[in-house]
Amino acid sequence: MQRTFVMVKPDGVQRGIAGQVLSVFESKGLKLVAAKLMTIDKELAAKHYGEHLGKPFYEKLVNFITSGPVLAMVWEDHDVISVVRTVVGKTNPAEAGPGTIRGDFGMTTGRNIIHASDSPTSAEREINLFFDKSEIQEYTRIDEVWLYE
Ligand code: 3AN
Repeated sequence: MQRTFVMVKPDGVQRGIAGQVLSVFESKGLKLVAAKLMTIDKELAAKHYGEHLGKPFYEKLVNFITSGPVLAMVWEDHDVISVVRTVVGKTNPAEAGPGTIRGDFGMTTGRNIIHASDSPTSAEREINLFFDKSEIQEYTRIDEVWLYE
């Protein structure tokens, strides 16, 4: 079983669509194993976006992600990293397909509503950055037998 880190960014929380975004993953059949509303400080933002350090949009990105509460989550399922990235859609919401979160809810890259890990290495790093092991739940979804053959 695989885990991924997903976060509704400050724009999603401020626009009141955090619940709708969470609901998309729940309805898809993915298992939510951790969630918390929190405000990211500059230190955590720098760690999270370390790979973008030096890029022209880095400072704006850090200012934005620390500008208000985010809904941080861990989702667990088969192939969940790739499934979540498909559901999230392209980085630029203007180009993201209909039916994806960014395609349905957003307009610009700088306000693209959601973050999701892009690989097993990033998922492990990001989950450990945001969550303590004790905050991650283990349980069986009652509908699992109806989601998988
Ligand atoms: P994704 O979030 O789709 O994995 P990344 O990892 O390339 O995309 O970028 C991380 C975040 O950095 C994006 N979600 C977006 O908020 C911001 N970003 C990426 N590229 C740009 C850009 N060209 N201009 C402004 N912000 C950007």
